[in-house]
Amino acid sequence: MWSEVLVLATLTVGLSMGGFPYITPSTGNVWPKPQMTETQETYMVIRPEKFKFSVVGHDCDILQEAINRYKRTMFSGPTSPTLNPVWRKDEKFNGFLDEVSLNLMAECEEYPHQYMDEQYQIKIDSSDAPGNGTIISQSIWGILRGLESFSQLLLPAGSDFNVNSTQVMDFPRFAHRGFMLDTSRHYLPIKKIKDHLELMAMNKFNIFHWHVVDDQSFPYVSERFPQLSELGSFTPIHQYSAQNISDIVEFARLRGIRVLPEFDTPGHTRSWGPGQPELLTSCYKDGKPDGTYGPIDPTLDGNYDFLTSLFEEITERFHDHYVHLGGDEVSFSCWESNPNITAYMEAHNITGDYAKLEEIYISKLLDIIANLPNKNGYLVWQEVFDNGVKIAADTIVHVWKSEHIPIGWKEELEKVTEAGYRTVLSSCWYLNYISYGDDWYKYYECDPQEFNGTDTQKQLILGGEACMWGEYVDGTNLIPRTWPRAAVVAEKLWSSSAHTNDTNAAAPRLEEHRCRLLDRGYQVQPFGPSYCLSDVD
Ligand code: CP6
Repeated sequence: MWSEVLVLATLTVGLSMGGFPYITPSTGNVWPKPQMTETQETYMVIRPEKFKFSVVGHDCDILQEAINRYKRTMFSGPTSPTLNPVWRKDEKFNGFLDEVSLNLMAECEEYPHQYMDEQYQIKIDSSDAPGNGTIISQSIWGILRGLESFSQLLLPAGSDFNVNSTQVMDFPRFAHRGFMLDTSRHYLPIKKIKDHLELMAMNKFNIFHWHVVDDQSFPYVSERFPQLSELGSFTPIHQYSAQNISDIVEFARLRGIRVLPEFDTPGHTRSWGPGQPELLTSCYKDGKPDGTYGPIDPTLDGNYDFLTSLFEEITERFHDHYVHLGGDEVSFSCWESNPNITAYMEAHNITGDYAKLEEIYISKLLDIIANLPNKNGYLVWQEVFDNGVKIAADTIVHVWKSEHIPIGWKEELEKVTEAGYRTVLSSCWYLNYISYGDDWYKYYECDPQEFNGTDTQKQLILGGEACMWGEYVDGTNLIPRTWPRAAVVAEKLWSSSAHTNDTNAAAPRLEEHRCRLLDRGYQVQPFGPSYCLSDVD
């Protein structure tokens, strides 16, 4: 009996406060932290077998699917009869919460988009509606975010759950909260991509930036150019069919996540070569082709016809208004070696100016994208801007380089926004780098609006993206290596800067959140010495 009380005291107060070197998880906190939360010292009890969500506003498939999903997640975690929350002793029991109404005040939108409204409110047993529970939003996307937050307010209590009388008013700090995965260096199984998307939704990320193809493999199956994956994928089973793609786009849509495809050109395209002869530049040595290939050959008109057709297909398939065009790390040495390229440059009076040649390529590509049937927008990696390529005013520049290459990300953001471009930051959040120790502090200490600039410049920061490049990541380690580290980035992008400037305050909530993701069945690694209820079998 006394040992149980001690265990419970440990759970709530935390031995770490007394100096033990581990962080004790908090309870009932929402991650990422909402803009405004008010919690009373009273609570209600949820009985899983009695509980239901009722739809009192607009309804649609996204809402119905979410209701089913959240009923499952809310009630599926480990329960521990020996760890009933006796700390509730001092709190007042305010009855049973058998129903939470979902009040969607406007019609559902079909697809998530750049201007989607994600604001919501939760009221559990509020003074103006005692005994009631409601999630209210102007938009289906807000209802989804609200359901996620609500599910995190539940505390296991034997076979039931407790929830404090709570009001939440919440909306994101940034509209662009992305995560980039690379499926070229290793193939990622569909099931793992879906697990990743589910975890993204649990952390209120709203963009899956899919770096589908690169030098090493071309897993994307094109209907118009099937040879690309036939000759460019690792094997015929390491591919994403049209069916796989629409499956993933649908899975993401139901969770309010946009799928932003990246087809990186003109560099990083080695795997494109075998399936599309003439596309890549032949590199020369001693006056003849040496059998190796460089970036896309920007001098051939046929290559632009190919790109027009390919991107037309891509933008239809992935459905988002935006596409990521890459443009990073273009090496000039192969272009320099090729006599046809040299002749073209002479004819265009740009002899020796390879950045100019890149600019010709990029401008043509941007024109192609802007003239597609649904007039798509685009992102490019920072080099396109750095190399002085003239880019359209509505281009979104993706900043990824870290310190001093050739300048730090703060200076880069300063320059990009000074030139009037909208921008997205990844430099601080390269999760593919791993090391011994507490790496999450540095992710948490990075603020995308902390650079020298005017308010107008700061407004051009759309948000950021965490990146997981795939050289050392496949289906075996994607989830544990990515999560819960990515949750740290999620809070930086969702919550107000005032709530995210203190790693000590975040630590117990982060531990709680890690346990939550583990309890929900995902293999998420620990941040440091810690424990979770689901450790025990
Ligand atoms: N592939 C592509 C990569 C990287 C980039 N583009 C990359 C560069 C540096 C690091 C990790 C990844 N592997 N296409 C840069 C945007 Cl540390």
